[in-house]
Amino acid sequence: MFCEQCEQTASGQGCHQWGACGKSPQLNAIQDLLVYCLRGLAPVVLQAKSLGINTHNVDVFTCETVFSTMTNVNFHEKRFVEYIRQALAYRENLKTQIQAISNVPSAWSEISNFQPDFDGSLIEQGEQTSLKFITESGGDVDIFSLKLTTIYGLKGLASYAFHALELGEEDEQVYRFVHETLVAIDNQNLTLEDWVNLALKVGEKNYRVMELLDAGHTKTYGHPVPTSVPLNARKGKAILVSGHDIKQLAALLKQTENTGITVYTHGELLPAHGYPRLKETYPHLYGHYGTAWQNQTKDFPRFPGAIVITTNCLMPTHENYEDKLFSVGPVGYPGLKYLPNIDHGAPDFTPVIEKALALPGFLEDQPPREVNVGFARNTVLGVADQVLAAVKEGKIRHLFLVGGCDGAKPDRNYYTELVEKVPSDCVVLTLACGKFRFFDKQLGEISGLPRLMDVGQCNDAYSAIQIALGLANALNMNVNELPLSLILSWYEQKAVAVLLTLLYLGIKDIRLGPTLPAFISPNVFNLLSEKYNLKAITTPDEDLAACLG
Ligand code: FSO
Ligand code: SF4
Repeated sequence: MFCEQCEQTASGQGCHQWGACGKSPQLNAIQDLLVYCLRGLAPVVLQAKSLGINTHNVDVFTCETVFSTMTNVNFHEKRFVEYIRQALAYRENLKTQIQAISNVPSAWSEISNFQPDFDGSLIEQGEQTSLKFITESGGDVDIFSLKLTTIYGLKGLASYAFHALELGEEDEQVYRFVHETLVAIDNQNLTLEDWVNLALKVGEKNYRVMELLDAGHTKTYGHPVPTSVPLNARKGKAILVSGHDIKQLAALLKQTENTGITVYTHGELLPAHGYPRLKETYPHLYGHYGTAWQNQTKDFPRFPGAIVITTNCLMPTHENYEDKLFSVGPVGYPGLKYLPNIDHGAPDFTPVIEKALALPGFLEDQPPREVNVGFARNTVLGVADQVLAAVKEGKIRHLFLVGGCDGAKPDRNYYTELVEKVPSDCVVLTLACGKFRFFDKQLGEISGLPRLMDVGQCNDAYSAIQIALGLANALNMNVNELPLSLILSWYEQKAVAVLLTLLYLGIKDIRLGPTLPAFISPNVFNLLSEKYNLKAITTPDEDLAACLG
């Protein structure tokens, strides 16, 4: 196998024997086979679109299935075999429709005629497509690097597009771009410059997708407002919801009304508490339990109720909690109970409710403890005058955006230490699961503003970007001239998509860690550092001194 799409890739060079995430070589091969089939489907979809054939269900399917190949989303080979069958069925159906209205018979390329042998080993066939993909780059390390950057960024974009769609927000141009990019992977004539441009185009389109997602969240649930979230449990039956999917959380809240069950968020769902309409409608959405995704193996066994995982990152499950764990959407694991959508894009959560009622729940109230969320763009830009006055008066010397993913590696302590060492006249904005390294620290206030502000999930990167652009606009300066430093942590492909968006927007001096992506070749990294001054993190002291210098 070969996979180097995430930060924990083996030895920082690629997983060859077994995925450090728990992905087997067999699963990797089947996932590669699915991507190959989607690449063959894409030209047919584009041709269908040009003839005015409705491809919406295929567009949605493509986003969902690309999402499912991301790190720590779906470990279930069977689901991927179903996806492959479905991709081929869509492809052949579209071909028939095209044939019916087009006078000229279409000559499809090899990839669009590819037919796996379902009686043979799909794993071997997947391995062949993986090998083909590697050799297609003709040994050019930099083009290969940019191809991987493009595909990995596209995976992140597809996952955000899937979330936006769930909330009723979509853009045909985005779907078209997804298919065009899958087609471009096959193009042997693109130069290094073309590939750089395509990778940045992924960033550009991802910006649009994140705007849609922001619109979906804020139109449906209102703009997040500062909200204090209990970190202590209260007595009673309980359900824990993890992942990013606020729509699925809302569906579960609706189905658990009047059951007496208390609902807690886990991981990236913490910011859900900031959405006023969600809190007002469902008072049994109570608190937050546990920390980041990689701590599921500690948090889940201890939780005395049922658990639902809505998106990545799913840790390979463990027998001491898998009986009470359920997955929905694109998430899966062999043996894990999966709840398919049945009605208005939501599953029937009855098995989760029954499990929660059968489990003991919390036997007593825990001592109070809380964190604050809800510092998204509307809140922060709503006090922009206050922020800017504090900056002008020198009360706020600098802003740090410390955001991104968490993970198991000990070198992620860098982010905790950095936040602890940020001088008291500086503000820290944060988003995504990396914040769990410091989210409950009491950093106090400056001029009535909290020194630690949680913008939201990684899905809310759009909001963080709007804050930066809004402040720059108010100060009449370029965003790169703001007293703001971006110190990012990455783990999987959503973070790749966000990084490409930041580069597309021309944002410079980003510090990235805990290690640089293995798929970025030295030449490609030099190119990015020359153009954008992108750099690797060093030590908290050194980086703080450089940012404040
Ligand atoms: Fe974290 Fe996982 Fe949100 Fe990622 S839970 S690591 S960038 O999936 O998506 O931040
Ligand atoms: Fe390795 Fe990451 Fe790929 Fe898993 S997703 S196989 S850990 S590179």
